[in-house]
Amino acid sequence: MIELHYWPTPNGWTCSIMLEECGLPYRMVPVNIGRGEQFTPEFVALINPHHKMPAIIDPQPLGGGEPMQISEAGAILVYLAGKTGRFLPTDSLARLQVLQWLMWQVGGLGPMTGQNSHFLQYASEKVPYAITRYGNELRRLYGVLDHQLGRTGSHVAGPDFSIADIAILPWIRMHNAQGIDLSAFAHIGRWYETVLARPGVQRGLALGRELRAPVLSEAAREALFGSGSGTQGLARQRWAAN
Ligand SMILES: N[C@@H](CCC(=O)N[C@@H](CS)C(=O)NCC(=O)O)C(=O)O
Repeated sequence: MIELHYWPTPNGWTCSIMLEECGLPYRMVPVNIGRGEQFTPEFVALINPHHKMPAIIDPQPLGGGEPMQISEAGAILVYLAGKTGRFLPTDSLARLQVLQWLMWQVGGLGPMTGQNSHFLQYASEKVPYAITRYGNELRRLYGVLDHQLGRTGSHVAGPDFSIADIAILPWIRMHNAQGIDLSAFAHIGRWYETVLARPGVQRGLALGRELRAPVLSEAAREALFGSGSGTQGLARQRWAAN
């Protein structure tokens, strides 16, 4: 059975939604990133040397062979799509459309939402320049997505639900916390309601809901963003020493 190393955040949800949508049996292994569990030597050696979740271990990988470890949410989606034949077309042009929008999320929407969120909600000092820069960039990306959804009139990369929708949805779900009013993006609003209504999406978003703390504790802030004496600082020092 596939092991999903997971914490309920947007990157984690992309993988839980995919596993649920595909109906693949899996076992969730919590990685409490607020306690620094992504920095333990076991995690780094066996799960992901990049100190991040999500990651999966597939004991019966595509093509056979040894159990396979895969990290990076986008790569996990492509892998599971290949394994199941779901949500990634085989026709080369349609496939390219899906991969293009998947990469748009991985390289744009995800990181920009992360930065906007950091400077709006978590940074210990308010930096107006950063808040303006990432807020503007995020609103620009919402505009790009809105335009695309107006073009297709259905899903992000064309008529069918795909891994591009799965990758993008968890980030759009954070719109309120990002200070974004979805009523200004009518096509996104329409798409969001449609994809959110899918039972597999709902099950994926519900995975580990009880684990998510409503407010980030000081210890979690240090584990995630600390640069000095916290877990992340120590992990960085270990890297630098190697
Ligand atoms: N590029 C990675 C990013 C994963 C990522 O940033 N995960 C975050 C949670 S959403 C994490 O593990 N953070 C812990 C940390 O930064 O220490 C992916 O797409 O999977």
